[in-house]
Amino acid sequence: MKALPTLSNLTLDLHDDGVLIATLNRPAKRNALNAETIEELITLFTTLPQTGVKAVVLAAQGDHFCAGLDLVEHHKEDRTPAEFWQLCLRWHEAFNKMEYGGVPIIAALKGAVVGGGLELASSAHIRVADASTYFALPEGTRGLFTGGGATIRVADLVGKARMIDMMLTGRVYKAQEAVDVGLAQYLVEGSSFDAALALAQRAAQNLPLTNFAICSAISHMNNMSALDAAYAEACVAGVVNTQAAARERLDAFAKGTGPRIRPNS
Ligand code: 1HE
Repeated sequence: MKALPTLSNLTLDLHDDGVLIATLNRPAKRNALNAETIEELITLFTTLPQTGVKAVVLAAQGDHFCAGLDLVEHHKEDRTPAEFWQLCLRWHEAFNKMEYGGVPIIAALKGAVVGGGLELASSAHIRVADASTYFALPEGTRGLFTGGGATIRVADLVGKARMIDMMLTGRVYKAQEAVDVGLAQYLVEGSSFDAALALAQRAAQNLPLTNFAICSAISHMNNMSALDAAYAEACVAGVVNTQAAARERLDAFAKGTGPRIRPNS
């Protein structure tokens, strides 16, 4: 097993049950994503599958989850097209490592989840919002365009017509409306962190190989033709559904002691 890396822009706190709390820690800059934070996300999520971490809560300090691209750094750097192209590829590297990495990531959202912040959130496997959370893609109104995967992941969550509307008009989605269009799966009355932690703890009880398949295979299969996806699904199920670690759970079910699925479970 590899050790967790030491990072500057994310604080890591590993719980005994294998749940890692990874917290964006630049609240004075509304957790805007500078180039260094993107590199740290790559480091963390590349290493994660070899660390034994069972699930991650992606959280943020301060009142806002993430204000997206560090606009001040971008302005100061005065990047060339080639430099920004390459920077975007680093964003994709980070977010692909999250989505396809095989370790469940639950995003605890609050305040602004905007621009690249929404691209970050949409790379997590579950999004939990609280009453303060709002979503937007302000790139369009700032003379910019999305570069961290929104055309793939946000369009996938809400559909291309809603994404185009968000970018053309600066439309903001909040609370129940955001859940209704698919930007978040949960809207909680209290703290999104507490709810995300409870979900991560629950996911961490699944077998690691099962979670690995859930948090990598489904995304890969969505990129395939239906015919190839069905074949790949059979292959993944062949490996996962015959794992030795699952025998105990199947044995319990067969003996009548395993959990039964009820409406309130
Ligand atoms: C920032 C950033 C940032 C805040 N880059 N520094 N994203 C946006 O267009 C969102 C831009 N941010 C905002 O609209 C607001 O800052 C918030 C709604 C998120 C928060 O408002 P507020 O009133 O709490 O804070 P503030 O006074 O606006 O900002 C506080 C500090 O955070 C201030 O720094 P200071 O040194 O003057 O104190 C801000 O400059 C700083 N800050 N947001 C840099 N985004 C791969 S392409 C992706 C494309 C994009 O993501 S475009 C960005 C979209």
